Amino acid sequence: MSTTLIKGGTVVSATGRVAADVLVDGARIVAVLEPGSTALGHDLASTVDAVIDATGKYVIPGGIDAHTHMQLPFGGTFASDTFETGTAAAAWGGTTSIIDFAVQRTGEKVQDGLAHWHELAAGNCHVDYGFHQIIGGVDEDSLAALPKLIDEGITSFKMFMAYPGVFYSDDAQILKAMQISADTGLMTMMHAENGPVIDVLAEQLVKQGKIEPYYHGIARAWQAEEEATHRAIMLSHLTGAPLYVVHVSAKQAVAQLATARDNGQNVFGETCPQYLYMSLEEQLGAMSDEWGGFEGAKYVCSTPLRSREEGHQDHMWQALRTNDLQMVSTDHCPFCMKDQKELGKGDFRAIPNGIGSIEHRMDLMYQGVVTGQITLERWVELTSTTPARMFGLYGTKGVIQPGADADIVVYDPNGHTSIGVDKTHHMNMDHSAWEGYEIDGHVDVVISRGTVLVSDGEFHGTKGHGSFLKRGLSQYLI
Ligand code: DUC
Ligand code: ZN
Ligand code: ZN
Repeated sequence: MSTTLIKGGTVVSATGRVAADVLVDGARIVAVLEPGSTALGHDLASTVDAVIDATGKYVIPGGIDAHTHMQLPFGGTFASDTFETGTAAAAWGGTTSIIDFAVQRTGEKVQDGLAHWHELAAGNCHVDYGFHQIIGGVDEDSLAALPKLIDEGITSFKMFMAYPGVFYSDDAQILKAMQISADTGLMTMMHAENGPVIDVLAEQLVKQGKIEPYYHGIARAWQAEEEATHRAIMLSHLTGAPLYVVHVSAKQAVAQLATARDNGQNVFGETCPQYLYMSLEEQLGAMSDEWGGFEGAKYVCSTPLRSREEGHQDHMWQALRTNDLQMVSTDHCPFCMKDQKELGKGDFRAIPNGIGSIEHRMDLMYQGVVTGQITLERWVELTSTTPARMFGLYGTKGVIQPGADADIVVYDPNGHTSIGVDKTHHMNMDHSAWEGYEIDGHVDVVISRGTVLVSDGEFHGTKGHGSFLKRGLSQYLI
């Protein structure tokens, strides 16, 4: 076992910041000490195997991205990051744990879908990984499988109120699954958009010749998100199921969550960096471009980007400050332009939905600290501590304290990061929706369970280092 001292930095947690040295022994943090402390009987810096100088830098718990889709089958293709490429990109960006979505579809057994996801990930990951379970076909068999997931370390499952004919669940199916969620403590995760309504609007737009990517956002109107969010909240109220709404982008959906939380419900929401920074107007602007009007396909994701004129982005930042929203995940679901997004050149409905952001979440959220949108502590809370608590990992992950895994990022507030395909990008994509974004900070050192994955601008990780995370029940419920 080797020992490492991370020395001279400012340790930031969800509740404060302190000048401290962090002692790592093997895979674990064993002490957080006053700078230069000799309490352990000697000058540690001269006796440990390695010293990392964090002077002038922040020392934070490794990021936890609780919403990723490696190799997701979608729209006749697959998300372009494998577990190997996606977790390497995660590590580059200071994310040391991911929770991906295992997929079960109508007619498939939950156990088979889960086993397949284990096969895809095992031995391939650079950082630790857990799974949520997508239930794309709610029936007697999949309902019976739900409680058994807990022993497998999978304590959350996701249903879709969108995508009829693919992943969609109707209200009766949702009700039945939520009853099990209430009985067992499994977290219900919800893609809350009214899919049948969206599909009619999308068809009408296409019939009018409105086929460009921009119309994806018009079809997926905020009313469809607000309505589905409200319905999910009511079903959660009726059943008592804890509810976590994924990728919230409409301010009206946030208002529904806030009301439910004020009423004492166990209802939570995440947003994603794209809903904080990007807008429908940008997607409209991309209609006149080098891709012949198709560049907006880069921004096609669901829920969609929202209008800046209507103020959704500002409202998402505000909701992060007021805890109306509790977390920021990426919904990392990358597709290349060539051969993938291009599938929808004549019809926006055929564009695979998703944006790749796993590498940039920590930086993009730190930029929110720089611009005064959130505090340093809230940055850590939104990106690491709350994800750990929400999904049953806290204590091992999400915090710098004795006994926790040594998942640590040294972040340089005086550094700089330019985002772009030829710059910081390691995701398996031929473009970046984040091209040209500049960050006033830099991920310097990334440590996963005591192993340095990134330092001095170099990658030292090996695939297979990442282990499966058996998660407990949520530690965030009221
Ligand atoms: N949204 C996306 O953008 N991609 C994958 C699935 C989803 O719900
Ligand atoms: Zn979704
Ligand atoms: Zn998703």
